[in-house]
Amino acid sequence: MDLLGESGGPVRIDGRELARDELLGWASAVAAEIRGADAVAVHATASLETVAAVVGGVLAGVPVVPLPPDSGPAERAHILGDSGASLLLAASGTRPADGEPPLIPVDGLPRNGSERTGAGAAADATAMILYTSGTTGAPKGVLISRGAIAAGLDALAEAWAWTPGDVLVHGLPLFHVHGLVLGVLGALRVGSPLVHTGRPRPEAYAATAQDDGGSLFFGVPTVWSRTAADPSTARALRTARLLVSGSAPLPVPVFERLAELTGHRPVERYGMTETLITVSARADGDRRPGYVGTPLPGVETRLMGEDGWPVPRDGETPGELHVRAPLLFKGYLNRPDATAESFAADGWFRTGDIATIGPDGWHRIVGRASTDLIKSGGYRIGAGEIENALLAHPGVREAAVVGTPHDDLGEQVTAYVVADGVGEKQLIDFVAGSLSVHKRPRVVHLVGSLPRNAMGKVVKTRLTDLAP
Ligand code: MCA
Ligand code: AMP
Repeated sequence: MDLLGESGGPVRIDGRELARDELLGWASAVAAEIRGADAVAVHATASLETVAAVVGGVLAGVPVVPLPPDSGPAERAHILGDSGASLLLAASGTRPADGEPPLIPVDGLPRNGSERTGAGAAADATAMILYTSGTTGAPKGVLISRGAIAAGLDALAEAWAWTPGDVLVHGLPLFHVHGLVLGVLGALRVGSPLVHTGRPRPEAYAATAQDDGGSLFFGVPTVWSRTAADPSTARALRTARLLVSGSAPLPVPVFERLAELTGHRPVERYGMTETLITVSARADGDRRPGYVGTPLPGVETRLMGEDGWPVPRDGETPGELHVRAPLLFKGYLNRPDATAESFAADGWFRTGDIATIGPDGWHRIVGRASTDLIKSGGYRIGAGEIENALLAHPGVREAAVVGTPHDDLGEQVTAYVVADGVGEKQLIDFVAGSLSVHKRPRVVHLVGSLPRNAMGKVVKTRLTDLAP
């Protein structure tokens, strides 16, 4: 099935631009190099090379595994080993470490391949394996099919009235659903030009609105709160058509300030790596601060109580949000146990998010079922992975990690550690050395003991009593 639309505008990343045809010619040369591979990893910097490599995978029908470029050695080894990627696509200067797959230098490939659509692959073929954190252990590989991506993007195009006449602008990382699936494949499927600003800096968004006719802007709440704090930058977005926020809750005061300064009530939408985007406000409808909207076309939602019974749609009673849709993932790679656990017996996907649904269908996300998933600046971080990284230090005896409120990032990673002969800063640097830098704790509290219940399990809700 074809994932890319038939025509479209140029793609610009961090100041370098390619016409769509040049990009497809380059991606087609990538496709010729990788055809037949079980999976390929892409060193996913914010660059045209990453876009050419990912689109090459789409054209060849080969699953793409984006590697966060700041991954630490433990994380990178896990992703490469678990995914079974047999080639590494990256710029020519990159040196694969011992045991890593051989490099295909993307920048050295010609730009004149002739494959343009990749229509040969089946709808249920895996397009991407995206690694994402769970509550415990190492990140899991989420298998996302071509059909799910196509359905997810078409539903968003309909809800947001996204057309080739838009200029999409964002600067998000190219290894998650938000920046890569919506922000790159979305533009290529819809046919709108894409301006990626390298990093999601509010001033860069503002410049694009003024100079390039940027109309549709994607950001995580941290980006929007930084924009709302800078009135002249925010005012430059008045010429936009739609400002979209997602990946974490948009605080109500940020929504309101943004509306006041930009003249746009932002569209908030909700999703997960496993489900793509399932609920959103619409371009032609209401947008309500604190609410994430109504289900996208083709998506069904329900709320379940802890007792296993459905919760009423009264806008007040919270329950776990379950979803059913053609855009769900195929499962976690090599983890049938975790896949089975994430679905209810009757086949609905259990998001782990706690929500309310009003009689009018409007959804509000009010929390998460587990304290072990942290959202920092839009990144999903599993407490268990950070605890394991801390426990690998010889001086650490016990460790417990939670998210605590942070003005800029929404939540920050905070660790409570029982340790001998090691300081806070050393522990932060130690984690940063093995995992992505953004996963390191921002705060470490060295404590005498951790609060435990009668079963000996750490009571995370009591950790902040030790130190906030
Ligand atoms: C950067 N740092 C962080 C974070 N980002 N620390 C904790 N949490 C973070 N999110 C660290 C850097 O490693 C660096 O450390 C220091 O903070 C300053 O980095 P800098 O690069 O200046 O930060 P920034 O560029 O201002 O980054 C903030 C950011 C970024 C722009 C909000 O975090 C970001 O791009 N977030 C987007 C995440 C995202 O796309 N999530 C989508 C997944 P040091 O000083 O030590 O070097 S969710 C998804 O895909 C679903 C389906 C959905 O719903 O969208
Ligand atoms: P990820 O797989 O990184 O996309 O993380 C998915 C999680 O992000 C969801 O389970 C939610 O907890 C959170 N999330 C995404 N969008 C929103 C939103 N608009 N409001 C609140 N939480 C969100």
